[in-house]
Amino acid sequence: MSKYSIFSLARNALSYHEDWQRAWRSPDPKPEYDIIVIGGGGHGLGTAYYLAKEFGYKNVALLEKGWLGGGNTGRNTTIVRSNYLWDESAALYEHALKLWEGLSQELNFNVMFSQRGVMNLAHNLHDWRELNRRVHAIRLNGIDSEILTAAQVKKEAPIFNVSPDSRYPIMGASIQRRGGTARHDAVAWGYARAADARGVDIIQNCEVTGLTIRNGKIEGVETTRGAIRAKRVGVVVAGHSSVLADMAGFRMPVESNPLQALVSDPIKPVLDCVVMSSAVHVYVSQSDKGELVIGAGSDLHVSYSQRGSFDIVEGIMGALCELVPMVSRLKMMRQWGGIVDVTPDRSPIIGKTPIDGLFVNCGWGTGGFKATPGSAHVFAATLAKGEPHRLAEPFALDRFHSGRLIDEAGAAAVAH
Ligand code: FAD
Ligand code: PYC
Repeated sequence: MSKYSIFSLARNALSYHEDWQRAWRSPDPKPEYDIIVIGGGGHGLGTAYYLAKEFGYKNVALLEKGWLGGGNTGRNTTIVRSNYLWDESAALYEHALKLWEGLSQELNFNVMFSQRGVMNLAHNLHDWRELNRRVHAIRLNGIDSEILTAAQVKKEAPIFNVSPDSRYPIMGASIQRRGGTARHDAVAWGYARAADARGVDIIQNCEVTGLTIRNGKIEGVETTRGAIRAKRVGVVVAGHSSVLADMAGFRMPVESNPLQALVSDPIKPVLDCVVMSSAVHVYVSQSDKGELVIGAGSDLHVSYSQRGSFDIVEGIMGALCELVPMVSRLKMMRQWGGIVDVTPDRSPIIGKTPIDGLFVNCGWGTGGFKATPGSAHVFAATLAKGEPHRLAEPFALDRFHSGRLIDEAGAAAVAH
């Protein structure tokens, strides 16, 4: 630690956390911006950052109805990987993974990206064949992916019960060793700080309540802090995407479902990779604090509720105790939910809308955290040029008319 940081740490400790320099400003909205980004999750903040950094935009606003990262960004279980089936998805998620690998340096902010490996379990012959097919497809795209036997799974993750007599026998697994986890809040804060430093106005507690559209063109937004003009607007609001589409007068093929997660009390290190089972609908990793971070499949009903529910705890913990018997001795400390935006083919929507100048980035469902830097990067390019970035092109909204779907339901690895 440098002399400067020791002094600044001591000064901040003695100031009772008062007088700390703000990590980003809190400006009032201006009457007009070149581009407005709606939504202060990782994808929106990243978009604003790349607009300023890569495309030289100096007059950009980011509007967030609550606080930065208060949506799915701050509620997710932080799994990062790029092991998707179809070429279009592999290219997009791998673009993101490559950006993750340099993100802490890029933002000069530690996003705690940890490439501890992500394992997907196979429990029966069908799972096993499907997993092998995926690994071949993933490797053909030049992305790392390996097959593990049950014995190798036991070596990598000793807390798992790999006995053939167990309720969910483990035949083997795939592993992406470059996959892992990152610190979700840090991603939001890192992008916010870096975007602010490049002049982006980040405006919290500013809900967009209407869109001003004339002759099929966007002219600005109505907000709880007044009207703001802009000829280009990017909507990055995840579970609220259909609400914003409603304001613009078109339908978004997105369903909003709660997705829940929970954490145990902190314990000593017992698991140093991420393990997922899509057949059993459970996944687990261990945070740097020592908590086991556990998630389930999404709730089957449509809702805007961000709460946990008992049925999910019961189902998920019952399943996890079969896979990892030592979990039965842990206490669960917190449980919560987020609202995930699920499309019919489980792939995102990035690009133009029927309204000229209005662009959308949504539909990441249960799996958008891993895409944050890549999604933000291609969406910034799309907003800056007014035309879809090469990697975003296949993910256009009109694929639901043309039928060129990108079916990634299996790669979600979380039932939804
Ligand atoms: P958000 O972070 O939700 O940001 C959207 C923002 O828009 C919100 O802050 C919201 O307040 C704001 N907003 C909405 N309406 C308005 C309005 N009218 N005006 C202004 N602002 C508005 N993905 C993974 O890759 N790996 C995982 O392990 C993983 N686990 C998950 C676990 C859970 C429990 C959940 C809920 C999700 C998980 N996801 C995971 C999915 C991932 O969290 C999301 O896909 C991703 O974070 C979406 O980021 P975002 O920036 O698009 O959306
Ligand atoms: O997409 O890897 C994922 C994921 C894990 C948990 C929720 N989503």
